[in-house]
Amino acid sequence: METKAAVATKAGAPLTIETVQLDGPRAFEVLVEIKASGVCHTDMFTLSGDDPEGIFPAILGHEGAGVVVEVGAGVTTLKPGDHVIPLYTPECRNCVFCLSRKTNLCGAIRETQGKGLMPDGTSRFKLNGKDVFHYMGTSTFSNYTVVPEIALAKIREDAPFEKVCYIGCGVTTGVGAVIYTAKVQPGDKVIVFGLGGIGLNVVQGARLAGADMIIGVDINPAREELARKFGMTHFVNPKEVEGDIVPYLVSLTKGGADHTFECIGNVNLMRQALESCHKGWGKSTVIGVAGAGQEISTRPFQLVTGRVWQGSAFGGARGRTDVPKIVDWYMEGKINIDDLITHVMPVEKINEAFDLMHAGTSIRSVVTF
Ligand code: NAD
Ligand code: DAO
Ligand code: ZN
Repeated sequence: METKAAVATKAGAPLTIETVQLDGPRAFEVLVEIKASGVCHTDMFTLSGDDPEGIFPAILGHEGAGVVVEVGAGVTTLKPGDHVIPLYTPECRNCVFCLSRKTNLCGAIRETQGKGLMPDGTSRFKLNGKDVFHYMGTSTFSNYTVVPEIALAKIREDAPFEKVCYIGCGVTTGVGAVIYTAKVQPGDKVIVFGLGGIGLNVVQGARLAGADMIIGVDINPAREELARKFGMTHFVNPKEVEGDIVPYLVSLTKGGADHTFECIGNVNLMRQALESCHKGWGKSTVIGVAGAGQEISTRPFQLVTGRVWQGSAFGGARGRTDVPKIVDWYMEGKINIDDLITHVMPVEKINEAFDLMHAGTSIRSVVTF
């Protein structure tokens, strides 16, 4: 079949809207009509050329929602008409990672997904007779895409696509990091470094978990008002703090935070986040993805004295199990997505979504098909 798609032909160039050839689903694969897709920081990172795993030409996009159109042989858990969210972190429930119950990092299709290919080692997309690579196993900047069955979460049919697509990455990454990875407890003191598309979801996750004090740290003063709406109790702009921000935050929390989250991808702030934790038990969770080749450091005594440094991918969520629950939380009014989706536009205007992200004027832009 043919499909409309925004294609990344090479690093650093704007996406171009093309009519792309798409092969139907093979065994254990599913053809999905994408109705809406968020445009995330990670798409921009790959498009910029800074992502060492970036391959071109490719169809980017990993934050979509849509409807199953056709299933390949052997697919048993989905049928045409089902509403789904594609998962860049699949859940096969059968690999050593899934069976361990210790991680959400399913290994079943990791190798081919990282190479921009379907699990059988081929691409379903072609443009002018040449292969176009898949991206993160999802390629949601295409109106139709083929996704492995294990990388699709079935969701309720009354959930609006242009809102719940954000659960395909940002919402789950932020809320999940609090609930599934850090396991924040009622009464905890939490510091969130970076109040963007991920950090604001950490803030609302902390509120959902019952945290008492939720401190947001950001150099953009415009983020304060929105973050307070999501549950932030204190705002700290590092540009307005004299000297080192760490003793300032330790004093504000009367000894350090129970939990800190780095939601920027800056290795210096990762260190500050760790060192703002309470001696003896404070845990710092790294969510931000730092540039290629960057390293973190701290004095080992920080760890000897009981602070814990950990990371979280896709919020520690097991996609097929947890994403439908997060959709329910949205539909029940437990989490707010509407106020984070600042721009909605047809896919033809997708490059404007990247411009808004560059300028820092959007939280999340969603493109529709
Ligand atoms: P964003 O650009 O929307 O937000 C970043 C925020 O950090 C902005 O509000 C900005 O003003 C603030 N900031 C920048 N520099 C700062 C500084 N020096 N001090 C304080 N604040 C500063 O980005 P996002 O979409 O929220 O993504 C955040 C990070 O999370 C990125 O690195 C992204 O790649 C990563 N990410 C990780 C996962 C995961 O599973 N671990 C998933 C998605 C995204
Ligand atoms: O299993 O080795 C692996 C890789 C899992 C990828 C997890 C993604 C982490 C965050 C990247 C940003 C996603 C938008
Ligand atoms: Zn698995």
